[in-house]
Amino acid sequence: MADRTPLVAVIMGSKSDWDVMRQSADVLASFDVPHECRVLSAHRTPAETAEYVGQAESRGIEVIIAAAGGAAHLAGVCAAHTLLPVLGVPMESAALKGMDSLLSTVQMPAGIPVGTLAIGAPGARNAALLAVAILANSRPELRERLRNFRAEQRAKVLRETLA
Ligand code: RP5
Repeated sequence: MADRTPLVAVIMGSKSDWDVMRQSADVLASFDVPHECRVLSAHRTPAETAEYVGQAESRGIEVIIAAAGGAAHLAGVCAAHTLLPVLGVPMESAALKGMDSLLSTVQMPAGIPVGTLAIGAPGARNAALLAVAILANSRPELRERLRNFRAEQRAKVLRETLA
């Protein structure tokens, strides 16, 4: 895309989430979608999180991907501060293997939605693909790239041979 103003914000509660969440960034980069990645925590940096999310729409951001683990309130807190679509990615946690993160992210009371993806890497990749699909609704060239991605994925599966 010619305009490099970030369209997607990928935020995560800790730098320890980056190993997984870089996969969201990689997918967005593979579709040439301008994005930015930030560490912001619902618990450790509540004021900065609210400020960042509150200003996101006016800066041109159209989708927010929010990842957190444990008592994972980040996506819900983000959704409370913006009208932009928020996609939540539960991080796998040491204590409960991400079940805590999943429930904290997915169980939003009615009124403030978070679109919750799978725990960990599949969720990170799918959040980016869903962000691409949202952006593609009004961007035909992006829709074409998404169509090509699906076709390549399909062809790859059909090429698989079992020894
Ligand atoms: C959450 O707590 C983060 O999203 C991370 O998944 C988890 C652990 O964070 P660290 O203690 O590794 O910084 O806020």
